[in-house]
Amino acid sequence: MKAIVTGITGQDGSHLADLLLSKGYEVVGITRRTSTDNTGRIKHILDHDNFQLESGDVTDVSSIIRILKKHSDPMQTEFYNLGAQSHVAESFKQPGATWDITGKGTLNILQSIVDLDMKHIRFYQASSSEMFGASCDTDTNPNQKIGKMERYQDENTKFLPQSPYAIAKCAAHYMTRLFREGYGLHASAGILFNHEGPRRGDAFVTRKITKWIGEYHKFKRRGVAYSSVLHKISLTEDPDYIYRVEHNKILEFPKLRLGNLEAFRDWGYAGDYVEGMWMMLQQKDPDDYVICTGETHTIRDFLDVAFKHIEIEDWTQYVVVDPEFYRPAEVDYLRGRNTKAKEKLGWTPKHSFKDLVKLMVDHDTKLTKE
Ligand code: NDP
Ligand code: GDR
Repeated sequence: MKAIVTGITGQDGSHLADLLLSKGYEVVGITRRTSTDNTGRIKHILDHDNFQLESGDVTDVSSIIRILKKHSDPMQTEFYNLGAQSHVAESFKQPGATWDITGKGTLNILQSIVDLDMKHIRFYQASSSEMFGASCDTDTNPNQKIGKMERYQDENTKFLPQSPYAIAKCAAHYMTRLFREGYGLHASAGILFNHEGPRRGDAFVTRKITKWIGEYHKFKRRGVAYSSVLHKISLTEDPDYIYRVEHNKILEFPKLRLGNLEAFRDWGYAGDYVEGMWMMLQQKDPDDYVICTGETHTIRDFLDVAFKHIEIEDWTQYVVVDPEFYRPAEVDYLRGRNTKAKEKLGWTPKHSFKDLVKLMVDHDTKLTKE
């Protein structure tokens, strides 16, 4: 089997490549030309016999056509479109680029597949829970007491996008459905809720927190190395810095600056989620599936578990709420319902929320020890 993957250098692209190579696929990853090396997440597979990189960009149709002509195997090719400007806050600052990459980029690939008469290709679109935005459904179970109604999103929930990113993803999602129904393409969309892990980019809130914890650990250790005498950490005197005061040395460390701590997210582990992507393309018929854990937590909950894991019970004096990280519009509540993926794909998440947080903290505290 052959797989062509956009977004290969990203979090999901690297996990998906690992999965596909382990299944014996030949994997072609599409990378943009960048002035600095962006292959950190795929370093371990660069020399794999079944792995190769091709330079291309989803905004450049000719590069997509060239790659399809060169690499599409007439019988067995899967195309995973993971490439995107994927940072929601950034999409407010670069709405045009986000639209071109995240929205129109998908059309460029789908139209190329049809124009080249390559309808044998099975196509996966990385859709997102961000498309739900301000929308959710509630349980209508009559046995449930009022006030206990649970909110959720699934494949039937309407979209009410709250950012240029989410609007671009909605366009790409509808385009995928149109090419499935209009041209008979085997095109599926995975509506994935937030998924994280040690390969997560450090501008996303979970990794930003765990990387800060890793650095903070290093700061504490460095302080100990200066002096073996007892030391104290001053948390209250400065709103921006943590100080470690020792004999005649003052060491400072910036507090963790975050935006909205009240938003709810359904966080899962990225390694589990790429299995869902692959499963969708193994189905006889293409379709759309929600992939999520079904649990939701606030950023505060994430901070609770992460800081407790390094034995800090009260994180409030380590964190500064900074309006700089607020968004013009926010998605307040995401909690998915994965019944369809469980029943039709046999997919189920393997990591709990607590496992995920601890996995990331452990990784980042060890990383900074090296
Ligand atoms: P990342 O931001 O980690 O990776 C994005 C990838 O897209 C990078 O490889 C990036 O390349 C590539 N890319 C950016 N612009 C272009 C372009 N013009 N042409 C080709 N490739 C490009 O995202 P994730 O791995 O987390 O997510 C993968 C996909 O899944 C994305 O589409 C994202 O929107 C979507 N998604 C992610 C979720 C999550 O929680 N992670 C949830 C739901 C959907 P470069 O290294 O050059 O920047
Ligand atoms: P999200 O992820 O926007 O859900 O999109 P992100 O981690 O960026 O934000 C999650 C929530 O945390 C709040 N928040 C902060 N976010 C960031 N990045 N930085 C901060 O300092 C901060 N403080 C609080 C946010 O306001 C938000 O409520 C991710 C991306 O991977 C998308 O590509 C994907 O489609 C969705 O998940 C599902």
